[in-house]
Amino acid sequence: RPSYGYIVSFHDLHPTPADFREEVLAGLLRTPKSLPPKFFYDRRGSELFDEICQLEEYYLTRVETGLLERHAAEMARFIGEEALLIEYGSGSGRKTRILLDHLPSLAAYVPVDISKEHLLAAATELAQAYPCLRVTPVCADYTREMEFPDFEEFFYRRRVVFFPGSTIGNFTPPEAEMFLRHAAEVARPGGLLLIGVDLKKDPTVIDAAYNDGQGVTAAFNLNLLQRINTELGADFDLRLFEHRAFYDPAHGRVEMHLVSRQAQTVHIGETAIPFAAGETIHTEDSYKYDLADFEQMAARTGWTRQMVWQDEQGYFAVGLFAV
Ligand code: AVJ
Repeated sequence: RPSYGYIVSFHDLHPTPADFREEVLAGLLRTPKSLPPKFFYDRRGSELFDEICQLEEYYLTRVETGLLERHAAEMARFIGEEALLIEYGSGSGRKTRILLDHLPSLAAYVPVDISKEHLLAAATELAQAYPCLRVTPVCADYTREMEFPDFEEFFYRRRVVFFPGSTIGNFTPPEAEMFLRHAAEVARPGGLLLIGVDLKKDPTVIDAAYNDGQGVTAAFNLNLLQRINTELGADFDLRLFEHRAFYDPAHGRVEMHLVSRQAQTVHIGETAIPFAAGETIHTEDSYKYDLADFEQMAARTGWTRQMVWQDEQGYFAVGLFAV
């Protein structure tokens, strides 16, 4: 096999900064105010998210990592030889390594992420750690309709979409269905989906995961305002907003908000944005699934269940589906 040790090719689909300004303004001028969670992940936000993943309260990463470690050999047998591994929202790539350690003959690894800096840094590190692996990152916003590069040289390879972390939880159920349909198109007949899904459980366990004692999640949430200040020249005073996160069992989701501590007006360039005391910016939904419901949704979108791995407590599931 050839030796690389660097990024072999890079596809930039330009999730442009213009989108950031437009989407932020649109979100803050709407009632109720909201911002999409994909904007959390600038350099600092990605660091804070990595810290969240190491928190005692944030069981998601710990449990999923345990499942991957325990079952990676079996997952690798399903994936087979010479496949194309496509990871959405690849982030730091820590979970990827567990899989890669069991997939020595992979044709290529394709991390897809919105944050170019973070994507290229993580892809470079990975390429150095796995010199025989072709690493071909794609910078794209997969929450929007996107034309996935066709990778013609890998036309006959099995395509495996890897979507860990319960990132699917950031989509509303209809958006999640759209994503699963998109993934089925990308994977093509014969392809696979390996997906991490956080499950419904005791609300106090979920609440604690989004309200950690060290305030890392609060800092992660508030960093979005810092990012808007830095990149869009806004004047948010971070001391005048506070983190709020709660599990809503009726909708089966965690809602995360930034609450205005008082009546105030914030400026983004020329635009004035008024806040009432106690008014919130809704920054994230994190849906929790019932496993049977998730499997039904996967079935509706073209996916056949191959295998589901779960921890003893039933906190988290990693599912393997085929198109
Ligand atoms: C990366 C979307 C799975 O919803 O649990 C962590 C992001 N937000 N703490 C999640 C997050 C607050 C995370 N996902």
